[in-house]
Amino acid sequence: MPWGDGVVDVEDLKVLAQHLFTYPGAVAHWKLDETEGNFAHESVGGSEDVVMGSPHWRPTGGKVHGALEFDGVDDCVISSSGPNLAKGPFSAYAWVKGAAPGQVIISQPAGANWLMTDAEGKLMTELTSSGRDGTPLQSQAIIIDGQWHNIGLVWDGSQRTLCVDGVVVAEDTQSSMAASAGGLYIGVGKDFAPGSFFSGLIDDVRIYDRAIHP
Ligand SMILES: [Ca+2]
Repeated sequence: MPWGDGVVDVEDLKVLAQHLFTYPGAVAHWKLDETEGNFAHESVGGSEDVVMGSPHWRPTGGKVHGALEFDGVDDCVISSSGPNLAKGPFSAYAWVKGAAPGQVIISQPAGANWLMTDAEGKLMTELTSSGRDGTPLQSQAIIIDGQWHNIGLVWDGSQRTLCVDGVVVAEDTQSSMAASAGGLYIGVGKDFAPGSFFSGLIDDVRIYDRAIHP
């Protein structure tokens, strides 16, 4: 066995990561394992969410089974029944491959861009508190290198954290988070801005109503 040998190394981290990335108990989970059609199944609440722009289903091309490939022009998934996260700690995780600077992976209508890339392709979030400490949080982690990356945003009630592949890449203090009451976009920004459409693969989008740290 590559792990449990008394030496803490990358093999142990892989086992830990596999456990983390399959953590149960999401309040919303888009597996994106469909093979065709214009709906993406949300497997916790059971809704069928509208897929816009005819992105390509990639049943064998995902990180966890299939994934959805977005064209960066007009492809996105619109969920009107997203979880209400306005009140407490939460986490949002997804696998992504591809992308370009300024593109959005998860956002909320009438809310903020939760997970996106900055002008250099580094992971950032625009989800902030509504108070004086409400500024975007930027990392130095470039995620547009064409490899699969597990990206996450966590708010535990006081700390806002960005993570990439199980590693914290940015963190600060936010006394509150201005998540809106419901609805979620996958693959486009909150305002449908042309440059915010995601280009590449997105897989296994998970939302939790608690803080799950890497
Ligand atoms: Ca999948």
